Amino acid sequence: MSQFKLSNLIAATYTPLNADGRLNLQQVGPLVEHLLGSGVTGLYVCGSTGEGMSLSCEDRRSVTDAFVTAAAGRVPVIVQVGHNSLDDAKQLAAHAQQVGADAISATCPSYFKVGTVGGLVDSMAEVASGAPELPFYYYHIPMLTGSKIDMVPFLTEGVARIPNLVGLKYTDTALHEFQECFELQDGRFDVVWGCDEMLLGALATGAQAAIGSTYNIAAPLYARLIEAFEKGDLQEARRLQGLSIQMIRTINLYPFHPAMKAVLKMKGIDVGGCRLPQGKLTAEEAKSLQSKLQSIGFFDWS
Ligand code: MN9
Repeated sequence: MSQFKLSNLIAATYTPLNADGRLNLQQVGPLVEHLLGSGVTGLYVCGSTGEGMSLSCEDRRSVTDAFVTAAAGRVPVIVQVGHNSLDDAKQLAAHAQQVGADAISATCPSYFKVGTVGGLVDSMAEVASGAPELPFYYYHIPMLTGSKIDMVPFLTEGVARIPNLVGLKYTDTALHEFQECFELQDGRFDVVWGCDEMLLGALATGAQAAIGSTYNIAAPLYARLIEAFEKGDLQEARRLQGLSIQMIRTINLYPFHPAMKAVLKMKGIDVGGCRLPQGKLTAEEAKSLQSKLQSIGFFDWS
């Protein structure tokens, strides 16, 4: 279990929806083929990007089944099972294990904030025990959960209590904390970077894998960035990261995930809009987003 490591670019997958907001599982296959064809090396299902928190548990199970089936063992599938109800989270974890997912991950509860390292370890021990055979990644995303627990003591205390704890999905911008987690106990933890617009900084700090939403629409750009970094061509790596920053800034002029889903449609994969409260872009918004992306050359370099 402690040997389990993710590598390269893992897409935080979008959940395909119909116009009425129901699941459109027919589109999972085409989405997965698009992702694997663009060089993605893993799928992170039902996270922030996949609107896990906006889906019922039944929907989350159906989405998990569909992605595990579509991936067919070609790349690892990590299922995000976090929930305000730890009992539901634990049951989602058990389901992921039962249907053959490769790993689980969970945010902490966020309505009642987790205030201490001990409270976080207790909560995650509960969730991870639902899938004892699968590697577990805590999903650290303080901007959304509101829980700013220090990840260094969480890992050292957590590993003693959570036998399947292998690492983190680290979605924060504190590179120094990321590095510390990464280097802890001779690098035993798999700490995966989650902030696409800072991938270069994370690579410089030692990152081996990243999970993110924009790998759905621009994996080849990031693959070139990684290649340039590995060759020591920092100027080129910076130029490519600059394009990603420009792309994200443009998409952020609109509600982010609905806009990302609109971009996937522009690339030929119709995954619908988002559920409320995020909603969807109007046809006019989608058109203006497309022309802004055209003007920065996105469709040529992504
Ligand atoms: O965790 C994503 N974060 C959120 C992953 O969705 C909040 C990231 O991939 C961001 O979407 C990305 C763009 O800001 O870095």
